[in-house]
Amino acid sequence: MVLKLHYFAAPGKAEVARLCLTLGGIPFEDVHYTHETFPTFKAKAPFGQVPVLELEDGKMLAQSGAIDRYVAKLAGLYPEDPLDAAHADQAVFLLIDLTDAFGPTWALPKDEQVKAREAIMATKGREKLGYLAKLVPGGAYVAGGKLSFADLGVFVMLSSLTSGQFDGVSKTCLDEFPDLKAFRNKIASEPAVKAHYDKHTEGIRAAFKPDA
Ligand SMILES: N[C@@H](CCC(=O)N[C@@H](CS)C(=O)NCC(=O)O)C(=O)O
Repeated sequence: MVLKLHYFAAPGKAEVARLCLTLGGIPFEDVHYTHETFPTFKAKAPFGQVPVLELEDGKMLAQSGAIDRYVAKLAGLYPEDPLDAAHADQAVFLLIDLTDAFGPTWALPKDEQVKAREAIMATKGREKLGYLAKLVPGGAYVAGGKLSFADLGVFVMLSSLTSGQFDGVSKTCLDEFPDLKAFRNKIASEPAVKAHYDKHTEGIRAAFKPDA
């Protein structure tokens, strides 16, 4: 049995694992749930949530942070040097801070959601993007001078933010951060990443391409 990655169709908390598995040439089944089909799987998921990685023996691994690091190691995308690994993790934890800032907005009605997100992007979001920009000067890789799972995480975050799919977050939100724009474009242009998204002409993943 091959690895099975259980999640919704959206990039969300599964896209880094999908990219690691794809770039590493590791066969896996990408299992998607809908609002209607998820409850049945929820009852089986270790912590009642997805993503879940179902291993070859049927055992299940939960928590995106654990799954991402496991598949990154399988794919050779987790830095071997301990300090490089810490730098990669540092960037990923900064992304979680940014994601957490938006957490309370998901439950708001649309008009309040837009206002709340615009306010976040003008304050805490902008601040975190500024810190992120310092980690990739000139578009440099996050850790160890080569591609790692942290670069994929930053790429997914930046592409999602500029996709125009999140009400209240402007597609131009990176315009004041040339290092982030250069970085996003560089990762989108990595041949294996580009090939992965070439087939997407609509939906959020259409924004995961170079110069999208
Ligand atoms: N800390 C967990 C959070 C997982 C999580 O929030 N999953 C959401 C989807 S993004 C979920 O399963 N929601 C449905 C539910 O909780 O019933 C992780 O990073 O994997």
